[in-house]
Order: sequence, then C-alpha cells, then structure tokens
Amino acid sequence: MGATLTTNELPAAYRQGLKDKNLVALWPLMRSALPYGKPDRRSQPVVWHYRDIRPDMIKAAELAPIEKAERRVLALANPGLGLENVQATPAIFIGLQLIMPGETAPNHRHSPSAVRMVIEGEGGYTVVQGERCPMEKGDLILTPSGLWHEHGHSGTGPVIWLDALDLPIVRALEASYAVEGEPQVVRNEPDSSQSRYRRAGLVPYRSLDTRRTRYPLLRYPWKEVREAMLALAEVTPQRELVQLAYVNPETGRECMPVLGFSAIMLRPGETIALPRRSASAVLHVISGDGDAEVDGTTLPFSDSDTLAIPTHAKVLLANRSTRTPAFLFQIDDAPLQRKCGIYEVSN
Ligand code: GTQ
Ligand code: FE2
Repeated sequence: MGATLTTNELPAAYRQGLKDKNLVALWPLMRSALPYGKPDRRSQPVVWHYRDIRPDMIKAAELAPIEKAERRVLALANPGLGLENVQATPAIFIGLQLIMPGETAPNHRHSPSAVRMVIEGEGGYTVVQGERCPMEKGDLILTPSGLWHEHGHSGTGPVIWLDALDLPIVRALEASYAVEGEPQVVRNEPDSSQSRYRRAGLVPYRSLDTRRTRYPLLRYPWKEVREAMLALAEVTPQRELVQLAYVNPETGRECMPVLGFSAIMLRPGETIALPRRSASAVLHVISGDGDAEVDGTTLPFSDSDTLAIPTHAKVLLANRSTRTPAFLFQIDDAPLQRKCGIYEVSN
C-alpha cells in the first residue's frame, strides 16, 4: 500500500468543517492507531534499586506525617510514560509504602484493586473486610476492588511493602474513586490461609454448594510459597522455568480480574529466557542477585529491587549466585489481556 494522506493534505475548509462537527478523519491516524507488525511502545525497561529508594522512604516518615498523607507512598513511575502519570507499565501502578510503629493508615475502599508484597519489617498488618492479615516479608495480601482495607503496625522499626494496583486501567475508564470509612471491626481468628484454605486441593465443603465468595483467599504466606517453589524446582527440568501462579483456590483461575501474580525461582547459576508475551509486567526481587536483559538492555538487580518489563519484550534472567536461588515476584496484566482476547505467548 502507498503512503497514506496526512491531515495537512486536506483542504483547510474541509478540515475546519470536520472540527466544528467533532469529527476526525481516521486515515491520517491509521498507522499510529494500528502500527504494522508490533505495537508502538513508550514504556522503557527500568530498574528501581531498593538501596537508592530506602533513604527517601525513611525520610518520608518525617516529611509526610501519616495524618496528612492517608497513604505514605512513593510511586515507581516509568519515565517513558511520563512521570506524572505514575505508571510502571501502561496497566500497572507500583508504589512503595512505609508505615512506622503505632501508625495506622485509615480504612477505605476503592474501585481499583490492589495487592501488597511485604519488603521489610515485622509487626505490620492489613485488615481486609474484618480479616486481619499479618504482613511478613514476601507475603502477598489482596485488597480487591470494593473491599474495605486499613493498615497498622504493632511492632518496632519501619515496615515497608510494595503496592501494585490496576489504577492506570481504572483511571483510563474514568471509573476510579475511593470511599472513607470508620475503623473496621476485626474478627479474632486466623486469616483464611491459616484456617479455611490451609492446603491446595482442599476447600471448605460448603463451598461446593453455596455461592462462592469472589475473593476467598486474601493472604498467600511467603513461607509456604517458598517451600512450594523449592519442591517444584526439584521436579522441573533444566531450561524450564520454575514458576507458580497465585490463584483463587475456589476457581483455580487468576485471583484478581486485571492483574496476575506469580513467583519465579532462578536456580543457582541459572540463566533462562521468559516466554515472550503480549502482557506488560513488573518483576520484584524477593531475594537474590542477578541480571535481567530486557530487549537488549541489561538491568542488574539485587534484593528488593523492582523492574518494569514492557509488552512483547524479550527477557533473559540470570542468577548471579552459583549457591543460592533467586526468587522473583511477577505482576502482569495477562488476566486483563486474556479477557480482551489479545493475550499472546511465544517462545
Ligand atoms: O494502601 O490502600 O499505593 O489505596 C495506593 C492507593 C496504596 C493503600 C497505594 C492505596 C493504597
Ligand atoms: Fe487503598
């Protein structure tokens, strides 16, 4: 096909007439709306080093008193998408949140869905719909759309975690809002990972007959995920990725509608390619040192670092240690892409 017409080649009067009637000629925009072969991407491969961010987090405790901040969060913004848009990738918001001993982050609920992955500190907790979820390093805690949640800290020292939200999507839909609430009444019982959903393959019998709750499991303790990863690694052939998906135990499907979560283990000395996917992703290093080569850019990583992976990127991960495994937590927009019918994977 020949070169398409540009807007300027249209007669001025015609252009003005379209504008007055809120009309736009598509043909000059065809290639930017539907680029040939692969999408145009503004997202860059980025690494945020925790050692650089941590001092700014601690300083924020002084600069932003919790009463005035509601949530004390530094967002990881992808420069390719414009810092002001606070997007790690087009679909994923990532923030690092700090709470100091005795502080509480007030109860609220909102239309975007969130999860937290604990980075450091002991004694933090999140209450979700009356369920008290302890926050230990590496734990994943869900606060899905519409559920009340508040955070507290009954230990000593700072508690820091990573927040991931589908905020960019919900904002793009002009559907993002929050509601404040009174502190929740906390049920005095262990969270469901310690009571109702103790083991994979077992669910409370009643759930076979009753209408299932949409979000039965809100906490995935790292202690158990780590054990499961080590066991999976033992039976996974070399050159195959050791990866577990966090799913809804009642449905076996992704645990939230827009964002998906998984854990990846890089065995000692292992270098492995991720499958090439249409989904964008964020990788958070739970522990380990290595390098991520993303579309030819090498990003070195160590404990608690976070990386942005654009859509369709070629990713090669290398564990720099020949003695210890590296554990990565992956957040992606594959659940949304599957629903849109646009999800692609190739090796
Ligand atoms: O902790 O509830 O990073 O509502 C952004 C929005 C955290 C939270 C964020 C939020 C929260
Ligand atoms: Fe929130």
